[in-house]
Amino acid sequence: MSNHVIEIATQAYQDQKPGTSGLRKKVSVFQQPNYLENFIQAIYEATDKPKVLVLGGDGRFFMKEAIDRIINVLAANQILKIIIPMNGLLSTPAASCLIRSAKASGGIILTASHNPGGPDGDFGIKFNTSTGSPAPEAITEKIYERSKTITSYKSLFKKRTIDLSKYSVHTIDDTRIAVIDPIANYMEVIKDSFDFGLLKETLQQEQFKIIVDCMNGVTGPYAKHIFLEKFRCPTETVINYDPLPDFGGKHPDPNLTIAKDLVNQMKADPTIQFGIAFDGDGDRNMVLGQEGFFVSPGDALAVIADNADCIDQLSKCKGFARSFPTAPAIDRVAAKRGLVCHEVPTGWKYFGELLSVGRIQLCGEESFGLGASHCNEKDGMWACLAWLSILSKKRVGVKQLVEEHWKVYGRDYFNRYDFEECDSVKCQAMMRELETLLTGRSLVGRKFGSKEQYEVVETGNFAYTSPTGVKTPGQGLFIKFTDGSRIIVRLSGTGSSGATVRIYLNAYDKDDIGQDNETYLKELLAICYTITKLPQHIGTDKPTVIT
Ligand code: G16
Repeated sequence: MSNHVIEIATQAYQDQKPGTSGLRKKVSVFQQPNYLENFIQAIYEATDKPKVLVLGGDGRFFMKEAIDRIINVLAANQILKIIIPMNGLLSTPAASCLIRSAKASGGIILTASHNPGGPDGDFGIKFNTSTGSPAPEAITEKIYERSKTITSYKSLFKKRTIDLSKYSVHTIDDTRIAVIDPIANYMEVIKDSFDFGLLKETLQQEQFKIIVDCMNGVTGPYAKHIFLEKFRCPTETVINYDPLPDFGGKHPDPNLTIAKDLVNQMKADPTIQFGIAFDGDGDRNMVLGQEGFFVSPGDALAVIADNADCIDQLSKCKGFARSFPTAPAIDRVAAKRGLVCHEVPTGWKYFGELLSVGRIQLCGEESFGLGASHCNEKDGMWACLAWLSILSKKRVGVKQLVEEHWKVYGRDYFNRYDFEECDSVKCQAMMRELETLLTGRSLVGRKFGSKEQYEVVETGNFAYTSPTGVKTPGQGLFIKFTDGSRIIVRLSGTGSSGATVRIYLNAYDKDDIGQDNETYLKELLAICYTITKLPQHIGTDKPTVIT
C-alpha cells in the first residue's frame, strides 16, 4: 500500500438504501461522521473497482466539500482517472453524455434533483453506470448491502484539495484528475440532434420571444451558452441562471405550484411565446405556451412523438416508452405509427435499459422528465430544443399545437396529487390494506360515480419484466375502468423524510377536450378517496402539491 494511503475504521450506517434515483437525505444526515465516505467506498467496492469515474453535481449546499472528500477516497483506492467539470457543476443529462463520451466506468452525480437545497435542505448521490443510465436495482442493492457491513474506508493521509476553477489536469499518485468543460462535451453530443441554424434564425425573430427559467439550478451555464452566446437572444431570455447552493431559497421543482413566477410573467406578457423551467440538476422540465398555457408532461411526450419528423435525432424512431403512471397519450401516437410504446415502472433506470439496447429513442414520465437516445437520462435542455424545433418548423404556437393534437387523438385529463411528509407507518398500513383489496378481484365489475359511469375492469399492483428478464413487482397499485380511466397509488421513493403518497388520476375523452383538468377529474378523485380511504388513513384530503 502506498505511503499516502490510510485505512480509516468506520461504523456502518443501516439507512443507505438508494430510492427511486440515488441516495437522498437531509444535508445533516450526510454530515454525520464518515457517512459520505462509507457510501463512496461501498460504491467503489460494489461496482468492481471502477477505473474511470465522472464526478460532479448540481451546485447545491455541501457539493464542494463532498467533491473534495470523494476525491480523497477514490484516489486512495487508486482509481485511474476522475473527470470533474469546472467548478464541479454538471447537469445530470450532461453527466450521462460525459460518461459515454469518455468511456468512463460510471459517474457519481451529487444532487437531490428537485428537492430543496441549503444547509437545512437535501443532498443526494446518484450513481450512473458506463451506459450513462442510473444504476439498475441489482447494482444499487449491492451498494446498499456493502454499505451495511463496511468497517473501513481508504483515505489519503494528506488530504488534497483540487482547484476546480480552471481546466487543468492533476495527479495524486496513480490517479489523474481532469477538470474539463462539460458544456463543450454536451454540445458535441447534441450537435446533430437539431437544426441549430434554423433554431437561431427563429429565435432571432423579434416576435419570437421565449423565457428559460433555470430556477438557480445547474442548467444556467448551459442555457446562457445556448441562448445568449450561440443564438444571441436578448439577455432577459434566461432567468435565474446562477446556480446557488440553496436555489435562492426555493424548491428547484418545475411545476405550476413552485414555478409560479414564470407562469405569472407569461400571463402578464402575452408576447412571450414559449416558456420552460428546469429543476436543480437539469433533467426535468415544464413547458408553457402563450399566457402561461400549461402542457401536461404526458401531452408533451405525445406531441413530441407525433412531431418526431421535426427533430433530426428522431428521424429513425423505432419505439417509445412511458412510465406506468404517465397518461397514455403517447400510446395512441405509437399505435398510429405502428410502433411499440413500452410501459415501465417509475425510475429513469428502466428507460435507461431500453435506450441502451436501442429498443426506444424517446421516452418520458409524468414527473416532468423527457429523454431521448442521445443520452441515458431525462434531459430538460434537449426537451426545450425539441419543442423549439417543432415550433420553428411548423410555425405554430404551443397552445395551437397541443389543441390540434387533442382534436386528432382525444385528450387525457391527468393530475398527480402529492401528500408529502406523512406518517410512514400510517401510509404503509394504507398501502397494505389497499394492496389486499386490489390484488383480490372483489372490485371488478363494480360501478362508481354519480351516473355509475366508472365500471372497474381491472385492479392490481403493476409488475414489470425488463428486456433481460428481470422481474420488478409492486410498482403501483391501480384501478382501471372500462372507459380507460385509471387511478394509481404509490409511495414516492425520492423524499428525504416521512412518506409521500402519490395519487395519479387520468381520464380519457375523445370529444370533450376543452374542460378544466381539475373539474373533469373531481369525481374520479372522490372515487379514489372512497376506495383507498386515504383521508381516514393519513388524516387529510388536501394534497400538498397538485401537478
Ligand atoms: C427520479 C426518477 C424518476 C421519477 C422521480 C420521482 O427523478 O428518475 O423516474 O419519476 O424520481 O420518483 P418518485 O415518484 O419515486 O418520487 P429525479 O428527477 O427526482 O431524479
